[in-house]
Amino acid sequence: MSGHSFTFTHALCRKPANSIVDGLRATYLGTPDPAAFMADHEDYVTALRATGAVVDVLEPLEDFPDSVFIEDAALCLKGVAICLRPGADTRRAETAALRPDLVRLFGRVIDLQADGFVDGGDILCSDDEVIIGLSERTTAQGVRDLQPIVERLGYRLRIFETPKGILHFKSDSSLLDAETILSTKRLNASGCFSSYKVIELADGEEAAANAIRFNDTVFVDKKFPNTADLLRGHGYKVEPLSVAQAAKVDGGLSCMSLRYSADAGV
Ligand code: CIR
Repeated sequence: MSGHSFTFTHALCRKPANSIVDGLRATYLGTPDPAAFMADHEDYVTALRATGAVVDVLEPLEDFPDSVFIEDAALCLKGVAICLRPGADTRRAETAALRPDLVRLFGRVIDLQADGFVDGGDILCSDDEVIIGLSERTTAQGVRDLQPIVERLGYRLRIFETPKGILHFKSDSSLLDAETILSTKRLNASGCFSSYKVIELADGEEAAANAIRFNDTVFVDKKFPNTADLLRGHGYKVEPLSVAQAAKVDGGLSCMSLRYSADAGV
């Protein structure tokens, strides 16, 4: 089993802004409490660091309520940062705000051009392929623009239609190791993971799908102990984390970091 899709030397996060109370959400589930969100975020950063990674934490951006969900603005692959074009109007300029930090950290940055849109939450990367879900945020034009960039980096790109009502492809799936995906039944039913071993979530646990494998640990939403047990039963080291505040604005664990390795040439 290779592993550059889940072993990382670094992560980049951004503290939640007080304006998170105005974050986008499909359904009203209560307003996030900025102080509680900050506490969850600190725990998240501490947990990533405990795996041995260096985690840089950027200052909050009050002008961008959703900017704590840094994953949607960029894609980091093989030592290259790709500036994406988030599909929501209020999030579009998050990329420009993030770009100087990506230049500082990566040296080399590629900008997604043209009129399409891609949110990082719609991109699932294994060791050799990039799977992208078309969604309300990610358009076919965006994927066409991204395709040559990821192919030049040595990845195969596959496109799927994310079922309606799911915000992002990775709201319903995550990579557990180079051959294994955690998925909801509804997303797995589309056949998008037929070349992988799939661990399906139990009914009622769909929101636990947005987990992250980061080095030796799989981080899962602590609201779902059954999923933690399921993964432990498959031999994974699991650590539950609170995403109670992020969940009120449709956020999860993967959205709050860009994960990458400094040893670019993997
Ligand atoms: C949004 O709707 O854009 C944010 N409130 C949540 C983004 C979550 N991002 C992700 O799943 N990658």
